[in-house]
This record gives sequence, C-alpha cells and structure tokens, in this order.
Amino acid sequence: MKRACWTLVGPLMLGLLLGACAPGGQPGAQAITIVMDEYRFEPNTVQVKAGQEVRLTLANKGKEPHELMIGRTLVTHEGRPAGFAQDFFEGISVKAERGGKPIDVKELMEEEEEAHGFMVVLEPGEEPVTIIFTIPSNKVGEWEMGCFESDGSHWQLGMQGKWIVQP
Ligand SMILES: [Cu+2]
Repeated sequence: MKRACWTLVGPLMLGLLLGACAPGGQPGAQAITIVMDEYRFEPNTVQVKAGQEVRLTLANKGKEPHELMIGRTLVTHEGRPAGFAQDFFEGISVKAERGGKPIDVKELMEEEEEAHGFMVVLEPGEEPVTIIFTIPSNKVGEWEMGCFESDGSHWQLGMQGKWIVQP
C-alpha cells in the first residue's frame, strides 16, 4: 500500500517542489492544480503541509459543472450525498484569484439550501480559479474531497479524493 501510494504521490511531490519556486506566491507557497472532469479529480490524492500558504488551482475540463468540497463525515439530504458534516475550510480565511486578478470568493460558491460548507463550483469551460489559504495545525490529518453535483450523483460515480494535511 505504501509503495503504491508513493508511485502516485511522487510526481505530485515534484509538482509541489516546482510550484514552490513559482512567482506570485509567498516563499514556500505550495502550488497545486486539481483538474475536475467526469467523474474524478486529477490527482485524487493531494498532500499539503500546514503552516505554509497553499495556492490551489481548480480547472473544470469536463462537460458538466463540478465542485470541490473538503471535509469529513458524509451527510445526506433527502437520501442523497450532499456534503460533509465537518467542513475543512471552517475557520480558514480563503482568498481567490482568476487570471491572476483577485476575485470575491463568494462568486465561486453556489447558493443552495442543502449545501454543507465551503465549495468552489466551476461551470464547464469556465476559466480556472486559484484559491489561496494557509492551513492551521489543528487541521492536520486526512480529509476527503468530493463533488456533490447532480444531487450527489457525482460523488456516487466516484468523484472523491483524499486531502492529506501534514504537520
Ligand atoms: Cu462533479
């Protein structure tokens, strides 16, 4: 299991190292890109470090709207997967940029009564967006990523991943 993980994580770590040298962020910023399409996140395992700025770019390369939520403990709404009981982003201040320009984070969120927690929703063909935040040490551990579009069917079709925060 450990070896299999490293096969997947190795290229990602290289990406992180290269990303750390990218202009625009704080020194040591962790630049990560997650591509969303039907019905997956690529990569679907992401490791980040607490205490260092994260610049997470999200792109929708699919033909349907997709979203990213991160949390723990699945919750359902009318029997359908709807989000997480514990939202990773709770208590974390998030900034956003599109095309290198700051935008209002609220533009990225969907107003839904059944929504649980912070999310970034992207329509197909929409320009990628970067969210910027620093993870406090109380968030260290393993979290789940998920897309709950189409009444949770994306989650059921496997649009899930792991978000691992290291100390
Ligand atoms: Cu989706």
